[in-house]
Amino acid sequence: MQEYSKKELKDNIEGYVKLLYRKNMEEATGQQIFQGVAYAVKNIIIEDWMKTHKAYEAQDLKTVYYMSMEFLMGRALGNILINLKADKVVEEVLEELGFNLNIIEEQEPDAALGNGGLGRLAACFLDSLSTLLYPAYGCGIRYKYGMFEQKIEDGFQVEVPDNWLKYGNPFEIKRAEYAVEVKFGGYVRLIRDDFGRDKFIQENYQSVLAIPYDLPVTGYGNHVVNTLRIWDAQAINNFNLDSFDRGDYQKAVEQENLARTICEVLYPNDNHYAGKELRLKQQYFFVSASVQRAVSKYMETHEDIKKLPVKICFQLNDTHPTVTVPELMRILLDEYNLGWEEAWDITNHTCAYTNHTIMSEALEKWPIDLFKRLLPRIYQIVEEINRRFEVLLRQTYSLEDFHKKAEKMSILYNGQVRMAHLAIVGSFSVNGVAKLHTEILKAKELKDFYELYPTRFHNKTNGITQRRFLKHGNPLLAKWITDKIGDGWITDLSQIYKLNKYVKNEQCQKEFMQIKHENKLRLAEYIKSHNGIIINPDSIYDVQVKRLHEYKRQLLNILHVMHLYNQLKKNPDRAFYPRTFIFGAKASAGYVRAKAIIKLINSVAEVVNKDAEIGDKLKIVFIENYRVSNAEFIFSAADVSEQISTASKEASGTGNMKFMLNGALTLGTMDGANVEIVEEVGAENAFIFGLTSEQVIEYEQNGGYNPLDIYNTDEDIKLVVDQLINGKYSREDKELFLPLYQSLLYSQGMERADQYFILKDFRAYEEAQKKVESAYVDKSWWAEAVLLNTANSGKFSSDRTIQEYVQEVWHLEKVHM
Ligand code: 26Q
Repeated sequence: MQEYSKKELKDNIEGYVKLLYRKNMEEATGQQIFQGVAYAVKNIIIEDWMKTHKAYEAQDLKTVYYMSMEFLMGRALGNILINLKADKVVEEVLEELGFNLNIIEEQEPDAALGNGGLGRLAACFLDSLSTLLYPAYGCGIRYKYGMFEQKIEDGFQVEVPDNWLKYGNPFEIKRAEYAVEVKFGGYVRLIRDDFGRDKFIQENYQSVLAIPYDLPVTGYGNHVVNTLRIWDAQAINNFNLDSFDRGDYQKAVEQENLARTICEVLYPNDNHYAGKELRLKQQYFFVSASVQRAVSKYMETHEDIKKLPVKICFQLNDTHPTVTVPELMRILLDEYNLGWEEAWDITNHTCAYTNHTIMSEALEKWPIDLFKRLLPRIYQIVEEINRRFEVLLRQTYSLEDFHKKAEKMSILYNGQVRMAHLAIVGSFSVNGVAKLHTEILKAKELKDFYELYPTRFHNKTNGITQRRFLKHGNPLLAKWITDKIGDGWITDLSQIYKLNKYVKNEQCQKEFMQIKHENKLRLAEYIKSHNGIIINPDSIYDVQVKRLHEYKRQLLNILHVMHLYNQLKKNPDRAFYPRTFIFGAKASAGYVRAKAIIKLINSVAEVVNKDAEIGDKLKIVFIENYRVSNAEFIFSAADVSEQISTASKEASGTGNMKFMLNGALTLGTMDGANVEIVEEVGAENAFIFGLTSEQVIEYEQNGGYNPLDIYNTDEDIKLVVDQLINGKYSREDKELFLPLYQSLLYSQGMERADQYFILKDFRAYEEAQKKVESAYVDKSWWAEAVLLNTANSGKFSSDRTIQEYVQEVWHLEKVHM
């Protein structure tokens, strides 16, 4: 174990504050102290960071490049301190200097370079890769503005730009020496080179310079520091004032504009495709830069480009970085002069693809016109990939079947480039993110591809890092667990099963529930100061925090709350265990219905929370600006984990795992990784309800169901649905929630009535909620069940997921440090 000198730390913090701001500690602002501490910490890791990369080179290790448009990292400081095992000493040093570490940590803005699940998964994977000693780069974009900050004004979501780099990012290092050029547009000219070979030359293009910024990714207690490399765009300064003619001038201005816009902002869409040209520019920009750099780096120490797959794997985080496939082909064909077969063999053994959704509205399909105009050489390569793929189909199937298969499977179809098809054809590995999801992919969405390439398909159930979501987010529970079973769980979560022997121990149950209570008080404080609402820490904390999406069914949750309220009003003396319903969710800025649901939650909260007759039996809280940093303590305080997506729609979910780890019980459908949570903890220790994925899919194939049958026969349901349009929750404005009302009862254009089966599942949900209540009343049952959940969460570490990817896809070796 490394010892840190307190004196040196103190001197460094003071020294950096002085150097950066010309200030003493007494004069510095909180933000300036944070920066000083961050630089002092960077000073500790910098040696390890250099050593790690030297070791990779010396040991010539294979590296995974995790290609992702999103990395939802959250705050770095607290996490790095934990990994360095320097949290205690820095806390003490700051204490001696008159500061509190927690308060200093709060000065750091979240690095919110992602939307939700997919981006946070990328962050957890990097954490696990470093902890498990594997060589890895995260490759992404240095958005100037990350996920917007959400303000709630009069119950409505308002988006505020997230200027996360305002005070500078102390952890990043600009690597201007590794800048590369990325080309857009123009046209391709075919020439004969001196050896009589065809050469494809892109001409009259626009360029931007991609500048990499490196962020450290520390492993836990092992001196490994991997790199998250995010690219910024800079104009290529070719203003030549002496000789510019009009054309050059025009072009220079255009290139400046291109560079300025590319990295400006993260698209705030979650699970929804938007065919915006700038989005495709972002994709090609970071992919081209990352692949060019990866290949150059490989060639610095290797002779044979054909052995690239021995040393590099590009893992594609959904279809967003799929242009990796044709970009690598371009480099091999045009820059290394390989033949098509050789180039294809290398590419196809270097790329692997992860699918994160089966929802059709999330599938990326780019108009060919746009794709071709922006990426003319890449498009030619895609055309050839498609042509050869169709030849394969023709060889595989009869003429009649061929036409059907080509229609369903070709990459270019109906004027569009189907990115998922390109990703599958170009990769040696295709995986889903939970068992059920992978099974649905194989049986439905990707059935034809599975038949053609059965060995490519496999499952890798998602996971989360216990370092951030237990050790950092729930320090009291982390310490308690360590006292009971030692600290092995921090790097090997399977050891948490050792808690099983304490689940029936009354003293342990008491201690566990006492910690939950402390965490509930901490969250109550936060809610008091941020929402001005006093919540009852003895109430059941029933929590749904995740992106707002219709398929996740926050609407089902709030309709049920409205129903509970109706019942309490009708019968105030009815036995009722106090509940606090806690929501946190950002809606994509253009998603009108999602925003209406946020308004509805806040409107119901306004009415219910101030109803004196209800008191603290029922409270509704909408947590503004839900993000990684407040998620950490929200999970720790939850009793009930709402995972109520329409079965078959949530590929995995990862919040479900964070709740389980922190001792909350799942109230959910048999969807995504909920299925596996139930497998681990036992159906009797979760509250499962609703249609199964088979049932949902069957309804969908038969055109849905008629929600009016329910509405017209179930009075309670009719009442809550009518309350959407009777002004009760809208200060008499009967139009406000009309679109929600209509979406529940009537089909809208191509869309089915109640397409997410909210009314269909309502009664089953209500029944499950009743079971929650009676279970909670039985204190010892509940304590045992939550302990069982924590004790059986070992499978859901991202360390386990990464180990599976390493063994079955990436084939990496651990570095010797
Ligand atoms: C696509 C095109 C244009 C603009 C945006 C997008 C876009 C952006 C983000 C499409 C999808 C996403 C995000 C998807 C996502 O977060 N999926 C989630 O991935 C998690 C990790 O595997 C799963 O746990 C969730 O179930 C899944 O919804």
